[in-house]
Amino acid sequence: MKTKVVIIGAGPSGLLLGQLLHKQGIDNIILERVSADYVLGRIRAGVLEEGFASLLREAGAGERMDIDGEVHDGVEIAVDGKRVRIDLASLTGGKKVIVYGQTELTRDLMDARTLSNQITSYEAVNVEPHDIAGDLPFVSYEKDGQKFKIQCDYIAGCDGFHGVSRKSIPSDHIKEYERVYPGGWLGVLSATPPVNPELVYAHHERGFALCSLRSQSLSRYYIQVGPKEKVEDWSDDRFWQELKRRLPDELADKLITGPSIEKSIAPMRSYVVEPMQYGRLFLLGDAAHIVPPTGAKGLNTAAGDVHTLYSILTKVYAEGRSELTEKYSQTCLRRVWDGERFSWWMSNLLHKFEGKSAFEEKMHKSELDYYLRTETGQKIIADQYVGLPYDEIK
Ligand code: RFL
Ligand code: PHB
Repeated sequence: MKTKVVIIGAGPSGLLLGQLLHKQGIDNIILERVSADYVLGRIRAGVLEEGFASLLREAGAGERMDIDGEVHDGVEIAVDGKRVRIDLASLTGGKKVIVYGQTELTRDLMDARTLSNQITSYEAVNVEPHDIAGDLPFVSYEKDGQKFKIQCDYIAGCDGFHGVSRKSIPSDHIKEYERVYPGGWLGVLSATPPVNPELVYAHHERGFALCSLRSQSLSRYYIQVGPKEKVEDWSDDRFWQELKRRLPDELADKLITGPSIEKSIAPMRSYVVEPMQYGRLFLLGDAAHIVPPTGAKGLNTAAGDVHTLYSILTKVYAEGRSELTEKYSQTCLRRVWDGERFSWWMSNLLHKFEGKSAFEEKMHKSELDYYLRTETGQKIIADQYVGLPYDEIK
């Protein structure tokens, strides 16, 4: 088999890139380790920047998001029971975010892919990139016990944090930057109306909590849990009790609870690999960087990488400007580090981490107070929450 671009991984990064390239007439094949249903079963992101929404429309997969997605022009931060609304739209000159689940947008991209007639191979195992440093790379894999090989011009590694792409770059060519936070987020999805029309990020002595939503009848809630916590030890009842204790009274009183549809613990990690390319292999999304979920930046940062590679490959094939591929990593990394910094800062600001001195506790309180009380502080949060613009490739 032969194609222009082999994309490893059918998460949102891989599917979005595949559709955008297809729209430009650039053939591609996607190889995914698990089944489509398994990919759709992962409950993850919920908040999209406007840049992501535009890319999804450009990919021809934005129709349902524009009907079912909720446009939010504000978000709340609650500190020890006191609520502050960050008016995203007025603080950023009209920018907003869209609340639309990763599961739904992945489904939309899968449907668009089916219509495009481009090949997607699910349950493709032992996927392996070869000869990435040379001019004739190829990818091998197995499916249903048969071995396959695809020759290509470029390989896009969209296979998440545990994928094979990053591991296929010689270790002396990359540098990794990492911070692992103690504990994680215990998340519950429930078919109940959301407690508040807008998201509420809550800082509390007992730990962080987040009230999010997927629609007016589907809620997504999270609480910060310690490193030793196991999901089996959290009955629905225990989860709801703990969430209520961390929310302002008026929200706790009106919280409607119900059985969990999904319950899982997500780790909190900051991670970046530099550079994000080696020869003809490019890394995108979680394959190259991870953020703790506090700033809602993971998927949105992935979309920045997709925008960059798509812009470059469009010019490579339409104008023969293959030298542009050299710019991929440096272009992505500026925006990646912006997302890393905001996610790390929001995580430190809103979580309860043990081990602070009395002085550090005071500094933390004062920082919270400054950012929430002053318009300048709120503006800094709003500006980053709605997302920075993508860099243009010239
Ligand atoms: P994914 O989604 O991990 O997809 C990678 C795909 O690659 C496949 N794969 C392989 N395929 C072939 N061969 C191999 N060897 C392979 N190894 C792996 C995998 O099966 C998978 O299908 O990465 P991608 O596409 O880069 O997308 C990244 C996003 O999923 C991630 O950044 C976000 O979900 C992060 N995130 C959020 N991001 C936001 O922008 N806004 C949010 O509100 C937000 N909330 C969240 C989040 C992540 C969370 N968790 C669970 C970590 C909330 C949570 C709780
Ligand atoms: C979600 O709805 O899953 C969600 C929203 C905002 C975040 C993280 C996750 O910061």
